[in-house]
Amino acid sequence: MKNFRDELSQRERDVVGDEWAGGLPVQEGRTPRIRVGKNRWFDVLLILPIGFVLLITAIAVAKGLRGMPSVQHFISEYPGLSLPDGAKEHAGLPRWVAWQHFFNMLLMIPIMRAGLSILADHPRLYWHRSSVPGSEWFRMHRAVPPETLYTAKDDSVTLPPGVGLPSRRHSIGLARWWHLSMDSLWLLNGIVFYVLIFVTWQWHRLVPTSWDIFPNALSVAIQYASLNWPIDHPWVGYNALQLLAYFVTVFIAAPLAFITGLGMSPALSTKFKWISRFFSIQLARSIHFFVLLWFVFFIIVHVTLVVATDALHNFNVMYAGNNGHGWGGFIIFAISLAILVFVWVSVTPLTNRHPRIVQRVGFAMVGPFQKLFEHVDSKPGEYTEADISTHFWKNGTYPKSKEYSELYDNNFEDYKLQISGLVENPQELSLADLRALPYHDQITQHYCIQGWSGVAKWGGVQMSTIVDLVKPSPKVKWVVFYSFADGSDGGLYYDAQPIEQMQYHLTMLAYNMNDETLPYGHGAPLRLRNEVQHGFKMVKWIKGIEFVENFSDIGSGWGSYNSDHEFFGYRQSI
Ligand SMILES: Nc1nc2c(c(=O)[nH]1)N[C@H]1C(S)=C(S)[C@@H](COP(=O)(O)O)O[C@H]1N2
Ligand SMILES: [Mo]
Repeated sequence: MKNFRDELSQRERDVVGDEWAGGLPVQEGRTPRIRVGKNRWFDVLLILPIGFVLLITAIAVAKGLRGMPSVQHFISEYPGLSLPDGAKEHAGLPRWVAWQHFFNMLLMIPIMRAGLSILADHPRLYWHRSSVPGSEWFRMHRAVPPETLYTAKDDSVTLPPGVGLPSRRHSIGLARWWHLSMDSLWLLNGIVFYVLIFVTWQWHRLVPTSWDIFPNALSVAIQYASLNWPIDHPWVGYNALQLLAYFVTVFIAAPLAFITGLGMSPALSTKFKWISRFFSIQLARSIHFFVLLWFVFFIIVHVTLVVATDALHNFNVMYAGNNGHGWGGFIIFAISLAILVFVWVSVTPLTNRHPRIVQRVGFAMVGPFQKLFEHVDSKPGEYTEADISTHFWKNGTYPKSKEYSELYDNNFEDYKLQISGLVENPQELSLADLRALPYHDQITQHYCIQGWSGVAKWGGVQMSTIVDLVKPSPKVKWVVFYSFADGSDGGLYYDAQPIEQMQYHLTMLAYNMNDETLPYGHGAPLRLRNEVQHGFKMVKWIKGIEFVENFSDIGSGWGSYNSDHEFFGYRQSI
């Protein structure tokens, strides 16, 4: 029996530098574009001049409207403020609002930047789960080239410096730690906020309680657009438009961010099949992006208006807890801004210099949730033949070894799958041996961590059949899959999977794809399917399987090639 561990790279990568991901060169994408019709692309940057023209027009129209007696009458009837009972007695913002507002700002920065890095790893958005090239409604890249072996990694783009977190191309492993760990703090902050506003009187400031909110909001819109600011008493209550904007942000956008985030999880999607049938990962990902757009739009307008309307007073109300016009609130604001700027400029260098720390802390914060969602032994039946994607992206680093090409040239006649480790009956199985085992097939959806997805039919042998055959010792906790192919930095691609998932109905070794022999690009002759995990864990071009007690002395000890080299987690159910 061969010892595949010797073929792994033991090199610890400890920084993110030019060698990153096998020296992946910078690849500029394009300015964001939206598809109109079949194949015409609207450059989103055009929104700037168009928006400017619209703004000028809106100002002119609003100024014209305000000259009209009926509009003047409307504005005096609905001046813009719709104060709930008790507003005067409960005037002022408590200190906890100031703190939560600060934490919210602080967390939003790494969340949004890391989110953009994740988007840049598959710079296209679709409505349909099949992610067919050309069907995307949004992209920040050129059209997908027709080369058959073009991979999703080839397709990733570099963001302008300072935008992404981290800013390297294809640094999704680290970006996800930032995104998910800051998300959990942000959710915590949000839950505390929900609880506090509803146990105090504060929710009245954010939840409309009277229908006159709508005419008042219209009135405020006309007043803002005519550059004649509406009456403003932030100490007592927000104007109607402001209140609606806050309501949407707190009670619609924020929960939607959470729900659509979970909607991208392979484990949850295979569990909650009927939801995922219409609420597919790509719909979730697109809506998640709209939530980002809303937040960006909100932040720009919010900050502009805070500064453009009685700035010192506004700062006092928010930060200093007083209704005055002194400099106190501004000073606190300036300090908090300095902290934000410091965080902005230091997170990327910190991540590039200490990626292992980011991985460890991220895993400590998010790992328990990811583990929780792994315990879903899904049953088949989610998709039918009609759902099979017409295009299925390829990904990863192709096998280049002589060993592999000789087997390939001989149609895998001499292929032997070596199954070893802590088992009673080690095996060497040819493809004929594998085909003689009970056949299993399933139509399932693939979730690449980069963001694309697709449905395919996989045929082969369930891992539970293999487990029955080799009889692992009770000590076994992990099952390691070794590939013929190296990873992008050299050394075999491998991945460790929890033993309990090998008993799941949908965990299998596939030698067929869509009723044909598994093609080279998708992992010939044999690849893994484990439907509660992201795609990177499904090793292609498998040459060996080892049952082990732990993986700490395999490779650099982080549980998978991508965890060793690109700081992924070894559990990735979300
Ligand atoms: N040996 C090996 N297996 C691999 C990879 C790789 O780079 N090397 N990439 C993984 C990733 S990131 C994904 S998304 C899936 C893609 O499978 P597909 O090419 O069949 O779509 O394979 C996984 N298996
Ligand atoms: Mo992937």
